[in-house]
Amino acid sequence: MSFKSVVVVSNRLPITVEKVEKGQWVAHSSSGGLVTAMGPVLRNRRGKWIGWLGAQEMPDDASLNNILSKSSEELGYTLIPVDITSEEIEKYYYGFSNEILWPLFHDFLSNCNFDPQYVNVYRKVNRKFAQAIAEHTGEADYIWVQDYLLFLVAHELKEIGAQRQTGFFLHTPFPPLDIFIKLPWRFEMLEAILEYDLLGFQTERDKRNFLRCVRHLLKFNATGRGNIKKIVTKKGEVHVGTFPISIDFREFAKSAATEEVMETLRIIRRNHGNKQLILGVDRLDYTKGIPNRLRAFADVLARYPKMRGKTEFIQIVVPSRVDVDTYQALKQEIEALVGEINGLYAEEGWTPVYYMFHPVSRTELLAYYRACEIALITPLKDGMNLVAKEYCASNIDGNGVLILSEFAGAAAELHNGALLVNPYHIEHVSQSIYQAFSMELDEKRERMKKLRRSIYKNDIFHWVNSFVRTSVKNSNNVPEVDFFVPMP
Ligand code: ADQ
Repeated sequence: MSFKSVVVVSNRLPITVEKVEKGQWVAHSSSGGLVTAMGPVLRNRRGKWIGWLGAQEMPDDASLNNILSKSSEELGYTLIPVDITSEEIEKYYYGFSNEILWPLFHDFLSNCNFDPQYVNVYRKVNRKFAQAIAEHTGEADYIWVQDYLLFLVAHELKEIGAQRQTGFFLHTPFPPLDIFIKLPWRFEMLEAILEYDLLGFQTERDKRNFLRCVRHLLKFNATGRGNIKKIVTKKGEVHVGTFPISIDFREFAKSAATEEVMETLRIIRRNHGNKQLILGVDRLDYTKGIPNRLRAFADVLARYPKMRGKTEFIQIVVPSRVDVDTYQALKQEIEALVGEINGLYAEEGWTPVYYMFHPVSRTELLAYYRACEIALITPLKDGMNLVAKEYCASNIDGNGVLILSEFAGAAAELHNGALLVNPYHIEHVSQSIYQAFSMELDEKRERMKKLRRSIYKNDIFHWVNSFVRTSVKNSNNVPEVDFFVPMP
């Protein structure tokens, strides 16, 4: 027996659809690391991607077929939509996933809304995903499920009698026992997670947290040396490993050197004169620590007056979940802080904080990565944080400084070259900004070299290959032909 093809299952498909004028539908393709990395694997094995189309309303059948066949042809693999109603999105996506699991897994217990109505819809939608898998795949296919929105899929597959080889990767952190134990459905959730064949976590810490919860709550011990551990449950066995996600390093480095990026870089440089630029790039989310970061920047200006007029902080925020009250409140807090800092310190010809609340194009993003001498990436908790890796990969001049939260998963790999900070310790963050501002060029180069080397070696292709190889090794399946991603 062999894996016939790989099937990626995630909440969202790599395209979204939008209704435009006169009832017409258009598709937008998503970019991002996962889509880039999975492309070659899926194309190579006539793979499939199963997920939600991201629209509250489904297109009519003719438009849907048209969009799907066109996009599938362009991407080189088949897209299979899961139909989720707007009520389900409310309770499964905004509710259970983002008002319970997201805050809980990021240690924000006080942001959790354990509304008992949510869990049934979460189960129901996970069942819908399982049904789509059962319908569109066979026993010889490998099913790779992504993230906390779909914890129950392997369990639901078994419930409906569909035998599949399954892997699961968690993009968020996994919380410590003391926090996980607060989840009202903790036993059900943990037992369901153990029904996958392979579980992947971002860091050793997440894996350790998970194994501790399993040991404490379900009394199963993990065995094995090295990265991959094995747990034998009453239903079978599951392997558990650490697979830190990454980026397409070469693509970032190459794109950062294009004339288009250079042109935008020159404009940014012209507009900001010879100030040292500090950059923050985040989705709007309370886990990203944007207010703390602004407070640290205010502190640095108060503490080190010689930095005034010589540095500017560019904060780019991508709107996300803006209809949710917590996110609205966060947006207002950020805007108030930006206003306060600028009100207090701005002078003719110098605005300390540049704040953008909209996505920027890839060219602009790369130009900002190159233009800014310092990246200030201070999430309060983050599964990995790809921005930190993208900044370094794009820093082809090798003279940038990365200030990174010790609570980002990326810190486990990047601690040698980055200035690590505790984002709750405002003074320490402020001192680190000053340290980066005054750092000698030799030290900057030395640090950036280490960072770039580490990301180059462990890029997104390495991530996909090691996950899929581990799945193959621990299954009875031997692939007919190699379906791993060719290393560039
Ligand atoms: P996110 O929480 O979304 O991902 P992150 O890893 O930083 O966080 O990725 C954000 C992505 O959005 C980056 O690729 C970045 O380039 C892009 N982006 C950010 N700001 C942008 C802007 N203004 N304009 C355009 N693009 C922008 C989740 C987890 C993370 C984990 C990833 C991957 O929360 O911890 O690293 O998944 O596993």
